[in-house]
Amino acid sequence: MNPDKLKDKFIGCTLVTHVGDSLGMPVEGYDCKTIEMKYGELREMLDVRMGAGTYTDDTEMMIGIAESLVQCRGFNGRDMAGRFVKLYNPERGYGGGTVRALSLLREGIDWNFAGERVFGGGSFGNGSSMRIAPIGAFYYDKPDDLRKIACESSNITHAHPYCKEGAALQAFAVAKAINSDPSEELDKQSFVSDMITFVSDEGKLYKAKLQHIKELLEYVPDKAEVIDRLGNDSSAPNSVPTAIYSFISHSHDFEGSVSYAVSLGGDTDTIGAMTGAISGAYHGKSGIPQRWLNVLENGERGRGYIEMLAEKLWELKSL
Ligand code: F2R
Ligand code: MG
Ligand code: MG
Repeated sequence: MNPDKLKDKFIGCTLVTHVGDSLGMPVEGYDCKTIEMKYGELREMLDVRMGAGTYTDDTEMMIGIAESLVQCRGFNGRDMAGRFVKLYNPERGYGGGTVRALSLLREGIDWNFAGERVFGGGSFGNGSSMRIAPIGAFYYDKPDDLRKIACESSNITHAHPYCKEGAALQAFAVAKAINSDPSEELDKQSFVSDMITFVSDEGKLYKAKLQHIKELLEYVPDKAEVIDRLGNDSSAPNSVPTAIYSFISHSHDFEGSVSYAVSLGGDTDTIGAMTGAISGAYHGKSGIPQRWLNVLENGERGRGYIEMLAEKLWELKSL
Protein backbone atom coordinates (compact mmCIF):
# COMPACT_ATOMS: atom_id res chain seq x y z
CA MET A 1 0.00 0.00 0.00
CA ASN A 2 1.07 3.59 -0.67
CA PRO A 3 2.92 4.64 2.56
CA ASP A 4 1.11 7.99 2.82
CA LYS A 5 -2.25 6.26 2.55
CA LEU A 6 -1.23 3.76 5.23
CA LYS A 7 -0.15 6.59 7.53
CA ASP A 8 -3.48 8.37 6.93
CA LYS A 9 -5.31 5.16 7.93
CA PHE A 10 -3.20 4.63 11.09
CA ILE A 11 -4.01 8.19 12.19
CA GLY A 12 -7.64 7.78 11.10
CA CYS A 13 -8.42 4.74 13.24
CA THR A 14 -6.96 6.23 16.43
CA LEU A 15 -8.25 9.76 15.98
CA VAL A 16 -11.74 8.64 15.02
CA THR A 17 -11.93 6.48 18.14
CA HIS A 18 -11.75 9.86 19.88
CA VAL A 19 -14.31 11.38 17.48
CA GLY A 20 -16.88 8.60 18.04
CA ASP A 21 -16.27 8.59 21.78
CA SER A 22 -16.78 12.36 22.04
CA LEU A 23 -19.84 12.38 19.76
CA GLY A 24 -21.49 9.64 21.83
CA MET A 25 -20.37 10.78 25.30
CA PRO A 26 -23.17 13.33 25.87
CA VAL A 27 -25.91 10.75 25.26
CA GLU A 28 -24.39 7.58 26.77
CA GLY A 29 -27.22 5.67 28.44
CA TYR A 30 -30.02 7.36 26.47
CA ASP A 31 -32.27 5.17 24.39
CA CYS A 32 -32.59 5.52 20.64
CA LYS A 33 -36.00 7.26 20.74
CA THR A 34 -34.90 9.81 23.36
CA ILE A 35 -31.87 10.78 21.30
CA GLU A 36 -34.04 11.23 18.23
CA MET A 37 -36.63 13.27 20.12
CA LYS A 38 -34.08 15.53 21.84
CA TYR A 39 -31.46 15.94 19.12
CA GLY A 40 -32.69 14.42 15.85
CA GLU A 41 -29.70 13.02 13.99
CA LEU A 42 -26.74 13.82 16.23
CA ARG A 43 -23.95 15.18 13.99
CA GLU A 44 -22.47 17.85 16.24
CA MET A 45 -20.59 17.41 19.52
CA LEU A 46 -22.83 18.70 22.27
CA ASP A 47 -21.46 20.92 25.00
CA VAL A 48 -22.99 18.93 27.87
CA ARG A 49 -21.73 16.47 30.53
CA MET A 50 -17.92 16.50 30.15
CA GLY A 51 -17.95 19.25 27.48
CA ALA A 52 -17.87 19.28 23.68
CA GLY A 53 -15.06 17.19 22.19
CA THR A 54 -13.96 15.67 25.51
CA TYR A 55 -13.01 12.01 25.46
CA THR A 56 -13.87 9.32 28.00
CA ASP A 57 -12.31 6.06 29.24
CA ASP A 58 -12.54 4.57 25.73
CA THR A 59 -9.96 6.96 24.28
CA GLU A 60 -7.87 7.21 27.46
CA MET A 61 -7.29 3.43 27.40
CA MET A 62 -6.64 3.48 23.64
CA ILE A 63 -3.89 6.02 24.32
CA GLY A 64 -2.41 3.57 26.87
CA ILE A 65 -2.26 0.85 24.20
CA ALA A 66 -0.71 3.14 21.59
CA GLU A 67 1.89 4.51 24.03
CA SER A 68 2.88 1.00 25.07
CA LEU A 69 3.17 -0.39 21.53
CA VAL A 70 5.33 2.58 20.54
CA GLN A 71 7.54 2.50 23.62
CA CYS A 72 8.04 -1.29 23.59
CA ARG A 73 8.04 -1.61 19.78
CA GLY A 74 5.29 -4.19 20.10
CA PHE A 75 3.23 -5.83 22.83
CA ASN A 76 4.45 -5.92 26.41
CA GLY A 77 1.69 -6.78 28.88
CA ARG A 78 3.41 -5.49 31.99
CA ASP A 79 4.15 -2.14 30.36
CA MET A 80 0.63 -1.82 28.95
CA ALA A 81 -0.97 -2.61 32.32
CA GLY A 82 1.28 0.00 33.97
CA ARG A 83 0.19 2.62 31.46
CA PHE A 84 -3.52 1.87 32.04
CA VAL A 85 -2.91 2.40 35.76
CA LYS A 86 -0.91 5.59 35.24
CA LEU A 87 -3.34 7.17 32.78
CA TYR A 88 -6.48 6.31 34.81
CA ASN A 89 -8.56 9.41 35.45
CA PRO A 90 -11.83 8.56 37.24
CA GLU A 91 -13.47 11.65 35.75
CA ARG A 92 -13.35 9.99 32.32
CA GLY A 93 -16.15 7.57 33.39
CA TYR A 94 -14.74 4.04 33.72
CA GLY A 95 -16.74 0.81 34.13
CA GLY A 96 -16.72 -0.76 37.61
CA GLY A 97 -14.94 -3.95 36.53
CA THR A 98 -12.09 -2.01 34.95
CA VAL A 99 -11.75 0.17 38.04
CA ARG A 100 -11.43 -3.04 40.08
CA ALA A 101 -8.83 -4.56 37.72
CA LEU A 102 -6.77 -1.35 37.79
CA SER A 103 -6.81 -1.29 41.55
CA LEU A 104 -5.62 -4.93 41.68
CA LEU A 105 -2.79 -4.01 39.31
CA ARG A 106 -1.94 -1.02 41.48
CA GLU A 107 -1.73 -3.38 44.47
CA GLY A 108 0.89 -5.40 42.59
CA ILE A 109 -1.12 -8.31 41.13
CA ASP A 110 0.64 -9.58 37.99
CA TRP A 111 -0.74 -8.10 34.74
CA ASN A 112 -1.87 -11.51 33.52
CA PHE A 113 -3.91 -12.36 36.62
CA ALA A 114 -5.82 -9.20 37.60
CA GLY A 115 -8.49 -9.50 34.88
CA GLU A 116 -9.70 -12.96 35.90
CA ARG A 117 -10.33 -11.76 39.47
CA VAL A 118 -12.96 -9.28 38.31
CA PHE A 119 -16.60 -10.49 38.56
CA GLY A 120 -15.24 -13.94 39.55
CA GLY A 121 -13.89 -15.16 36.19
CA GLY A 122 -13.59 -11.95 34.24
CA SER A 123 -15.69 -9.08 32.93
CA PHE A 124 -17.65 -9.47 29.69
CA GLY A 125 -17.83 -5.67 29.29
CA ASN A 126 -16.74 -3.94 26.09
CA GLY A 127 -13.82 -2.16 27.79
CA SER A 128 -11.14 -4.20 26.05
CA SER A 129 -12.71 -3.88 22.58
CA MET A 130 -13.29 -0.12 22.71
CA ARG A 131 -9.53 0.58 23.10
CA ILE A 132 -8.14 -1.89 20.55
CA ALA A 133 -7.63 0.30 17.42
CA PRO A 134 -3.81 0.64 17.73
CA ILE A 135 -3.46 -3.17 17.89
CA GLY A 136 -5.67 -3.57 14.80
CA ALA A 137 -3.42 -1.08 13.00
CA PHE A 138 -0.05 -2.34 14.19
CA TYR A 139 -0.84 -5.96 13.31
CA TYR A 140 -3.02 -5.15 10.25
CA ASP A 141 -0.96 -7.47 8.04
CA LYS A 142 -0.53 -10.32 10.57
CA PRO A 143 -3.92 -11.79 11.57
CA ASP A 144 -2.45 -14.54 13.79
CA ASP A 145 -0.38 -12.05 15.78
CA LEU A 146 -3.34 -9.67 15.85
CA ARG A 147 -5.57 -12.32 17.45
CA LYS A 148 -2.94 -13.33 20.02
CA ILE A 149 -2.05 -9.77 21.04
CA ALA A 150 -5.67 -8.58 21.11
CA CYS A 151 -6.53 -11.46 23.49
CA GLU A 152 -3.51 -10.82 25.72
CA SER A 153 -4.26 -7.10 25.89
CA SER A 154 -7.88 -7.87 26.81
CA ASN A 155 -6.77 -10.22 29.57
CA ILE A 156 -5.16 -7.33 31.49
CA THR A 157 -8.61 -6.11 32.56
CA HIS A 158 -11.17 -8.33 30.77
CA ALA A 159 -10.40 -12.06 31.03
CA HIS A 160 -13.83 -13.39 29.97
CA PRO A 161 -13.65 -15.34 26.66
CA TYR A 162 -16.37 -13.04 25.20
CA CYS A 163 -14.04 -10.09 25.70
CA LYS A 164 -10.96 -11.70 24.21
CA GLU A 165 -12.95 -12.74 21.15
CA GLY A 166 -14.65 -9.33 20.97
CA ALA A 167 -11.34 -7.48 21.15
CA ALA A 168 -9.84 -9.75 18.49
CA LEU A 169 -12.88 -9.30 16.23
CA GLN A 170 -12.88 -5.51 16.60
CA ALA A 171 -9.11 -5.43 15.91
CA PHE A 172 -9.63 -7.64 12.85
CA ALA A 173 -12.36 -5.27 11.57
CA VAL A 174 -9.89 -2.36 11.89
CA ALA A 175 -7.22 -4.39 10.07
CA LYS A 176 -9.62 -5.35 7.26
CA ALA A 177 -10.66 -1.71 6.89
CA ILE A 178 -6.99 -0.68 6.62
CA ASN A 179 -6.51 -3.31 3.93
CA SER A 180 -9.57 -2.10 1.95
CA ASP A 181 -9.47 0.66 -0.64
CA PRO A 182 -12.22 3.26 -0.04
CA SER A 183 -12.15 4.35 -3.68
CA GLU A 184 -13.57 0.94 -4.64
CA GLU A 185 -17.00 -0.26 -3.60
CA LEU A 186 -16.78 -2.37 -0.43
CA ASP A 187 -17.90 -5.96 -0.87
CA LYS A 188 -20.00 -5.93 2.30
CA GLN A 189 -21.01 -9.59 2.32
CA SER A 190 -17.48 -10.85 1.84
CA PHE A 191 -16.21 -8.43 4.53
CA VAL A 192 -18.59 -10.12 6.99
CA SER A 193 -17.86 -13.64 5.67
CA ASP A 194 -14.14 -13.06 6.36
CA MET A 195 -15.03 -12.01 9.88
CA ILE A 196 -17.10 -15.16 10.42
CA THR A 197 -14.12 -17.23 9.29
CA PHE A 198 -11.85 -15.30 11.66
CA VAL A 199 -14.01 -16.00 14.76
CA SER A 200 -12.72 -18.96 16.78
CA ASP A 201 -14.84 -21.93 17.87
CA GLU A 202 -15.27 -20.29 21.27
CA GLY A 203 -16.92 -17.28 19.63
CA LYS A 204 -20.18 -18.92 18.47
CA LEU A 205 -22.12 -15.97 19.84
CA TYR A 206 -20.25 -13.63 17.49
CA LYS A 207 -20.69 -15.96 14.52
CA ALA A 208 -24.47 -15.81 15.09
CA LYS A 209 -24.44 -12.01 15.33
CA LEU A 210 -22.32 -11.72 12.18
CA GLN A 211 -24.87 -13.90 10.42
CA HIS A 212 -27.55 -11.40 11.56
CA ILE A 213 -25.44 -8.64 10.01
CA LYS A 214 -25.36 -10.48 6.68
CA GLU A 215 -29.16 -10.60 6.73
CA LEU A 216 -29.59 -6.98 7.87
CA LEU A 217 -27.40 -5.83 4.98
CA GLU A 218 -29.95 -7.17 2.48
CA TYR A 219 -32.47 -4.39 3.25
CA VAL A 220 -32.75 -1.17 5.28
CA PRO A 221 -33.95 -2.29 8.72
CA ASP A 222 -35.38 0.13 11.25
CA LYS A 223 -33.21 0.93 14.23
CA ALA A 224 -35.40 -1.04 16.64
CA GLU A 225 -34.69 -4.23 14.68
CA VAL A 226 -30.93 -3.57 14.61
CA ILE A 227 -30.90 -3.00 18.38
CA ASP A 228 -33.03 -6.10 18.95
CA ARG A 229 -30.79 -8.36 16.85
CA LEU A 230 -27.35 -6.92 17.60
CA GLY A 231 -27.70 -5.08 20.94
CA ASN A 232 -26.50 -1.69 22.18
CA ASP A 233 -25.37 -2.28 25.76
CA SER A 234 -21.95 -2.27 27.40
CA SER A 235 -21.23 -5.98 27.04
CA ALA A 236 -18.80 -6.95 24.28
CA PRO A 237 -21.18 -9.32 22.43
CA ASN A 238 -23.94 -6.66 22.40
CA SER A 239 -21.80 -3.84 21.07
CA VAL A 240 -18.88 -5.05 18.90
CA PRO A 241 -21.20 -6.51 16.20
CA THR A 242 -23.32 -3.32 16.36
CA ALA A 243 -20.24 -1.22 15.59
CA ILE A 244 -19.28 -3.55 12.72
CA TYR A 245 -22.78 -3.22 11.26
CA SER A 246 -22.81 0.59 11.71
CA PHE A 247 -19.61 0.80 9.67
CA ILE A 248 -20.50 -1.66 6.93
CA SER A 249 -24.02 -0.34 6.39
CA HIS A 250 -22.58 3.19 5.94
CA SER A 251 -19.15 2.36 4.55
CA HIS A 252 -19.44 5.02 1.80
CA ASP A 253 -20.40 7.72 4.32
CA PHE A 254 -17.82 8.32 7.06
CA GLU A 255 -19.83 10.90 8.99
CA GLY A 256 -23.05 8.91 8.60
CA SER A 257 -21.51 5.72 10.03
CA VAL A 258 -20.45 7.33 13.33
CA SER A 259 -23.63 9.37 13.64
CA TYR A 260 -25.73 6.24 12.98
CA ALA A 261 -23.83 4.26 15.66
CA VAL A 262 -24.54 6.96 18.24
CA SER A 263 -28.17 7.24 17.17
CA LEU A 264 -28.81 3.62 18.23
CA GLY A 265 -28.58 4.72 21.87
CA GLY A 266 -27.35 2.69 24.84
CA ASP A 267 -23.56 2.60 25.05
CA THR A 268 -23.24 5.43 22.54
CA ASP A 269 -19.70 6.63 23.25
CA THR A 270 -18.31 3.12 22.99
CA ILE A 271 -20.28 1.96 19.94
CA GLY A 272 -19.40 5.34 18.41
CA ALA A 273 -15.71 4.86 19.26
CA MET A 274 -15.57 1.32 17.84
CA THR A 275 -17.45 2.30 14.67
CA GLY A 276 -15.15 5.32 14.38
CA ALA A 277 -12.07 3.11 14.66
CA ILE A 278 -13.22 0.97 11.71
CA SER A 279 -14.46 3.92 9.61
CA GLY A 280 -11.28 5.88 10.36
CA ALA A 281 -9.18 2.89 9.33
CA TYR A 282 -11.12 2.72 6.06
CA HIS A 283 -11.34 6.40 5.07
CA GLY A 284 -8.24 7.69 6.88
CA LYS A 285 -7.76 10.98 8.69
CA SER A 286 -8.39 12.83 5.44
CA GLY A 287 -12.03 11.65 5.56
CA ILE A 288 -12.78 13.27 8.93
CA PRO A 289 -14.96 16.39 8.73
CA GLN A 290 -12.84 19.40 9.75
CA ARG A 291 -15.54 20.71 12.09
CA TRP A 292 -15.24 17.49 14.14
CA LEU A 293 -11.45 17.67 14.25
CA ASN A 294 -11.58 21.31 15.37
CA VAL A 295 -13.60 20.54 18.48
CA LEU A 296 -11.57 17.55 19.77
CA GLU A 297 -9.75 18.25 23.02
CA ASN A 298 -6.12 19.08 22.39
CA GLY A 299 -4.34 19.29 25.74
CA GLU A 300 -1.38 17.21 26.93
CA ARG A 301 -2.85 13.93 25.68
CA GLY A 302 -5.42 15.19 23.19
CA ARG A 303 -5.81 15.20 19.44
CA GLY A 304 -2.22 16.22 18.59
CA TYR A 305 -0.75 13.63 20.96
CA ILE A 306 -2.94 10.84 19.55
CA GLU A 307 -1.93 11.80 16.03
CA MET A 308 1.78 11.78 17.03
CA LEU A 309 1.43 8.28 18.57
CA ALA A 310 -0.27 6.97 15.43
CA GLU A 311 2.51 8.42 13.29
CA LYS A 312 5.14 6.75 15.48
CA LEU A 313 3.29 3.42 15.20
CA TRP A 314 3.27 3.79 11.43
CA GLU A 315 6.99 4.67 11.41
CA LEU A 316 7.76 1.52 13.43
CA LYS A 317 5.73 -0.50 10.97
CA SER A 318 7.59 1.04 8.06
CA LEU A 319 11.11 0.20 9.34
N1 F2R B 1 -18.77 3.51 32.70
C1 F2R B 1 -19.28 4.00 31.69
N2 F2R B 1 -20.40 4.78 31.73
C2 F2R B 1 -21.08 5.15 32.94
C3 F2R B 1 -20.54 6.45 33.47
C4 F2R B 1 -20.75 7.59 32.52
C5 F2R B 1 -20.48 8.94 33.09
N3 F2R B 1 -19.66 8.95 34.27
C6 F2R B 1 -21.76 9.65 33.38
O1 F2R B 1 -22.37 9.39 34.41
O2 F2R B 1 -22.12 10.49 32.56
N4 F2R B 1 -18.78 3.80 30.44
C7 F2R B 1 -17.62 3.04 30.20
O3 F2R B 1 -17.85 1.72 30.67
C8 F2R B 1 -18.07 0.82 29.56
C9 F2R B 1 -16.91 -0.14 29.52
O4 F2R B 1 -17.02 -0.89 30.65
P1 F2R B 1 -15.89 -1.92 31.06
O5 F2R B 1 -14.60 -1.23 31.08
O6 F2R B 1 -15.99 -3.13 30.23
O7 F2R B 1 -16.34 -2.19 32.55
P2 F2R B 1 -16.97 -3.46 33.28
O8 F2R B 1 -17.50 -2.95 34.57
O9 F2R B 1 -15.94 -4.54 33.33
O10 F2R B 1 -18.17 -3.99 32.36
C10 F2R B 1 -19.29 -3.18 32.07
C11 F2R B 1 -20.56 -3.72 32.74
O11 F2R B 1 -20.92 -4.99 32.23
C12 F2R B 1 -21.51 -5.81 33.26
N5 F2R B 1 -20.65 -7.02 33.43
C13 F2R B 1 -19.48 -7.27 32.82
N6 F2R B 1 -19.00 -8.46 33.15
C14 F2R B 1 -19.88 -9.01 33.99
C15 F2R B 1 -19.94 -10.28 34.67
N7 F2R B 1 -18.98 -11.21 34.52
N8 F2R B 1 -21.00 -10.51 35.45
C16 F2R B 1 -21.99 -9.57 35.60
N9 F2R B 1 -22.00 -8.36 34.97
C17 F2R B 1 -20.96 -8.09 34.19
C18 F2R B 1 -21.52 -4.96 34.52
O12 F2R B 1 -22.76 -4.31 34.60
C19 F2R B 1 -20.41 -3.96 34.25
O13 F2R B 1 -20.50 -2.78 34.99
C20 F2R B 1 -18.09 1.64 28.33
O14 F2R B 1 -19.41 1.99 28.04
C21 F2R B 1 -17.32 2.88 28.71
O15 F2R B 1 -17.70 3.99 27.97
MG1 MG C 1 -16.66 5.80 27.80
MG1 MG D 1 -19.49 3.68 26.90
